Amino acid sequence: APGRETARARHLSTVYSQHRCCAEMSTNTRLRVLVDMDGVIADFEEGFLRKYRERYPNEPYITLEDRRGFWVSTQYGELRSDLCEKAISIWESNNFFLELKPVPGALEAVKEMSKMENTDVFICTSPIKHYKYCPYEKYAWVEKHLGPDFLEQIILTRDKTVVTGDILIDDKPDILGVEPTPSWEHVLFTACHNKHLTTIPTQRRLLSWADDWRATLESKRQ
Ligand code: DGP
Ligand code: MG
Repeated sequence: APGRETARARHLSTVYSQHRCCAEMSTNTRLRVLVDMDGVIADFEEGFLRKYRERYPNEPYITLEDRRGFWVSTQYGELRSDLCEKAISIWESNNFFLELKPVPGALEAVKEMSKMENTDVFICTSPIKHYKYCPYEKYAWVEKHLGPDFLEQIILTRDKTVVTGDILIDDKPDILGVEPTPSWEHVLFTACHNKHLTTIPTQRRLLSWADDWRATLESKRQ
């Protein structure tokens, strides 16, 4: 009966307004942005090269200009097989992740987008499997640079395909996992290791945080 329908609609609207998650499900008006950490807001490549050269001043190294391929250890291993392990020893060290410098413009961009209306920003990052320092230091980095409230927004996962969102801003060219059709659109964030790649025509890029990230977000709103 129409009367009952109206009453039910009113009831649901009350319930939804009390529970933001349900309100979002019912209206789908909020944009969920997933922002990767290493290579997008924390400068992994700069930090790696700086500390590698400090610890191994007499070993060959790869300039950021010459970096190719996502995996740093693979390219160092190709340079000389023992350098693979030496590279790994850098990011497995105490304070490596904590002392990464912010990527230029990243903190300003992330703070601004998290204040936008109808926008939820999450930091979606894959910790390395050597877990002694990395997970702790990722939380500490976010607290230090984005503030304690931002700790609520951290998603640590080795599989980003199972996380739902509208957009994932990430420097890794291929983001694979158990979910064959992730909900997000992957926007490739340009980094030294991926800048020479010719991406498939449908893949969009953000060239840096000076690029028009606001327009990219707006394009995802219905
Ligand atoms: P993400 O930015 O969330 O995709 O995380 C990737 C992590 O992997 C980041 O901490 C950088 C790190 N990484 C880069 N090169 C290598 C590598 O050769 N081996 C391993 N184990 N991790 C790497
Ligand atoms: Mg990354």
